[in-house]
Amino acid sequence: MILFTFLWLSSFSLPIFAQFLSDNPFVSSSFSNGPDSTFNTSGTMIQTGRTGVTAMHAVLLNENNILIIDKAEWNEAQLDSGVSAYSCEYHIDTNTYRTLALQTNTFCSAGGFLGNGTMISTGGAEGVGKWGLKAKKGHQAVRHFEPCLNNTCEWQEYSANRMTNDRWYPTVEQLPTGDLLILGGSTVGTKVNRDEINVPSYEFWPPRPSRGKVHFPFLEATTMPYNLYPFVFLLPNGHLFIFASTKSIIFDYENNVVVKELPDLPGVPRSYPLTGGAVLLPLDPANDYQAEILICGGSERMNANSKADATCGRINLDAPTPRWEMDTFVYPRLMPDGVLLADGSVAWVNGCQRGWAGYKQRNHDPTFTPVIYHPNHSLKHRWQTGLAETTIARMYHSVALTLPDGRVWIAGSNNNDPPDVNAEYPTEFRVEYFSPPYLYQPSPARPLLSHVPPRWVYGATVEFLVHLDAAHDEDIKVGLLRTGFSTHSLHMSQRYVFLEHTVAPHRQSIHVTAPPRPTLFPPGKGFLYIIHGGVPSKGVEVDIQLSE
Ligand SMILES: *[C@@H]1O[C@H](CO)[C@@H](O)[C@H](O)[C@H]1NC(C)=O
Ligand SMILES: *[C@@H]1O[C@H](CO)[C@@H](O)[C@H](O)[C@H]1NC(C)=O
Ligand SMILES: *[C@@H]1O[C@H](CO)[C@@H](O)[C@H](O)[C@H]1NC(C)=O
Ligand SMILES: *[C@@H]1O[C@H](CO)[C@@H](O)[C@H](O)[C@H]1NC(C)=O
Ligand SMILES: [Cu+2]
Repeated sequence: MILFTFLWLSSFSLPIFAQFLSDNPFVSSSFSNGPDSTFNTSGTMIQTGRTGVTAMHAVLLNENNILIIDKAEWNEAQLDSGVSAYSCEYHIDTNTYRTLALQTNTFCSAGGFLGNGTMISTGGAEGVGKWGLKAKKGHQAVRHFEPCLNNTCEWQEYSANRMTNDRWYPTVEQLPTGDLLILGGSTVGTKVNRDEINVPSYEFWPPRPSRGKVHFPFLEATTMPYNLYPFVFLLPNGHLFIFASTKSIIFDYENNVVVKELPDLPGVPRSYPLTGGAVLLPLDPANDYQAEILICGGSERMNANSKADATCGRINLDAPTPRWEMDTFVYPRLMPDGVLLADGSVAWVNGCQRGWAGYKQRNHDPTFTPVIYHPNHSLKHRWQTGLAETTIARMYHSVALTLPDGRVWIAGSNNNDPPDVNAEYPTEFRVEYFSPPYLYQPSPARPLLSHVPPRWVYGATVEFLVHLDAAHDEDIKVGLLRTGFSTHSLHMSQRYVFLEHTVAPHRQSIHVTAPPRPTLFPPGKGFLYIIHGGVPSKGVEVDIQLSE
């Protein structure tokens, strides 16, 4: 690869570079609102487009498409047969959708990508025979979706593909081997877990035949009933961080051993149905990839009038004695969505201030204001406020995803069963885009990248073209983002890793080293950003693999 790029650069000529500049939509500048813009501190929140189906789950498939998955229920979007659709492919460039057919009920399911790029959806709930729908039971289902850019891809469901157990509200995490871990859940689409329906086990997809279903006592009495959709993150040392209720462990899933029990997170239980949110903070070679987890929000108790929690806890798992450092969450918020932005900061959107997660008006008082968390600032200086608000309540069954262009796509909200577009908090089909302040900086100009090799091997150094604003001090970072599978305030497999890099003296090219190992970023695709003076480039899709 290195040899190849050097050969390529030696044949590189200025006219080609000029051509690349004039083709790029961001050459003129992303700063389109004049020098008096206040958007440089607030960003913008713009509503456009409709999701067709309620966005209970969403996952970014590639540079232009988002896969939206609801459960089998009435929706605005209909299939050609006149029956309600419950999945769509949303096109970011045109704000339109294409309906997709499914056979099994995806109610409160999970998902992730295999290392080869296939999206896998796991689990769901009871069959449905209303609204003309004939959805089959989905509790054990494993569904495939191969992303495409040409409007032809469809769901593939094979009756032979089944998990060993029914799983409603399971969590999926991508593993360094390119397969998936599927953890927990219950056997009934219900509101509160209990012993008779609990599924305290994990399994792998594709199945690891020698393992089958592995018993996992952490999801029994100690975390009941706050143990559905546990928070799971793959750590740089190959172990998993697993959190439910207020408890967490570091777990060696290869050997089925609890490596460490962590202290309880102070405050309310943070998992469903009290529902806070969790983020693995960006991994950074500057501190040898120390793993830090941030968990925010939740609710006091399972009551429609209970108060949302306004605290966050952060823990450094590589500290000699890990402990939770408490911080404010600025606003009380349950059911928040924490998304890693293009620059490695964390935007928190969606959620509300009263109630608990579930249907039937259990949640109230939407939190309309985003906040941005800057992980590398000192405590008390991490929260950025004064951001552009929404007017749309985004509560139970809402989602958010950072986009390749650095905006955040926000959709969903449905606490009505069956759907009701006239309720106090209606079943919501409108899409919004939150553009963070980093997209409105007059200086430096947004960096540009070109000729980025599409396929990278772990630890290899690649070289490609950059265009950097000359009139600005050097403060250049390179980051790689995987946005993950968004549902119920979880962002399964979401992660961000900063990459080592060297800008060439002539400032027209950059050497970037791929993540050194798959425990930092499991095989598959991500979006690569160059960040100059806090301003991110447009992301470019790269595929990181174990070999060429
Ligand atoms: C935002 O823009 C205004 C007007 O140009 C400027 O006065 C202010 O310093 C800018 N703020 C930031 C944070 O860049
Ligand atoms: C990825 O791997 C899975 C499991 O082995 C397989 O079913 C699927 O077809 C593969 N996808 C591609 C694009 O090769
Ligand atoms: C659409 O793209 C996929 C790969 O993304 C390809 O396999 C398929 O043949 C394409 N179909 C058409 C009709 O171009
Ligand atoms: C975070 O701060 C440390 C210490 O100042 C610095 O070495 C590191 O480069 C910073 N990381 C990022 C991504 O800004
Ligand atoms: Cu749900």
